[in-house]
Amino acid sequence: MNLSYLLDILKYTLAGVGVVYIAFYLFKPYLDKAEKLQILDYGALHLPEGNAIEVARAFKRVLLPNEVVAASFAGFTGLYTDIRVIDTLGLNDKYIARLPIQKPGQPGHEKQAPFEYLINNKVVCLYPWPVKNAGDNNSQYSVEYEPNKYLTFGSTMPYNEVIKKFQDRGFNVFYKGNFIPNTKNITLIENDNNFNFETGNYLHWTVEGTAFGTAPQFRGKWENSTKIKGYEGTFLVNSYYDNSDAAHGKLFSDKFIINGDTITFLIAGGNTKNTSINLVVEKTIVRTETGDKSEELIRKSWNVADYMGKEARIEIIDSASGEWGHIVIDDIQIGQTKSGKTSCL
Ligand SMILES: [Ca+2]
Ligand SMILES: [Ca+2]
Repeated sequence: MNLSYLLDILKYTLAGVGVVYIAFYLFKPYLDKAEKLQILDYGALHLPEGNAIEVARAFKRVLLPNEVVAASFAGFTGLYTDIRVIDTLGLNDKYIARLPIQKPGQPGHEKQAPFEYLINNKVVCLYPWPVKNAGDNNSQYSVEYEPNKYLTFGSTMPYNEVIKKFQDRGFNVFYKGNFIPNTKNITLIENDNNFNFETGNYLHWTVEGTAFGTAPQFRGKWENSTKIKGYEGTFLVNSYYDNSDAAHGKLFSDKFIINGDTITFLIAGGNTKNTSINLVVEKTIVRTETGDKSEELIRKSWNVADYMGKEARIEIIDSASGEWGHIVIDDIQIGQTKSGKTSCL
């Protein structure tokens, strides 16, 4: 080995170091930006401890060990929790990792879990994240895992199953901003006003018009009509009578005394005031709600603490004829929250 050979090695090594050095400085602004974005992202979550430990704490509170979540940040999510975390990008999932590349160009982000795969794996929480406000992250569901702290997520499970799962565990749930009190903290007040329509007729209800038919709907289906999902029991009311939005009609409950601070009900159908359920106190509508252009009933609630002891009645109105000119209602419940904390609506 002669001196010129050693000098060549030194020259090329220095050149190599120089290239790396220059490359680093060329890309440094981008690296800094990426780092800042990450920090900002955490900041936007409104949690100083918006990190893996908080994720784990939220999971431990609301989930059971055999339940499954799916997230793209699967590494640190799985690190602090015992529950199964499916990496939706497939980096630690054998099935997704072996799928063909869907979106070339960004290594580690070129594959995405098929929704069917997540359904088959019974994913309860999709992209869960702890936040300080129930409406953050634009997620469908928010479960209050600690006072004023919420785990927000989407889900592959049917709406009713998700709501019931967390309600029955004693958690308050929000669905698209609608407050749904937990069932452990609410005492249902018995009434015999046929608010669940399980008599199979309109006992305790006054019927006007033709939209609601001559009796509550049996198992969510008029002949040939779209099948309604999410009702309780066997009967519900649906103003899509005779497979048509054309008809108008009203249902008025018998009068009752508001003896709880919360009224909840299942609702589906059109989203205008012409397809609504109303609470009427002293001839004035004091609470109203509509459907969300869906045939799947979801539970919504009213805080009626201001009207405790007053005489009231429920009215269900269909004065619409066009598209989504119908309303679907079931299982109206009057209850009392033990803590006194009720709907934020
Ligand atoms: Ca029913
Ligand atoms: Ca109608």
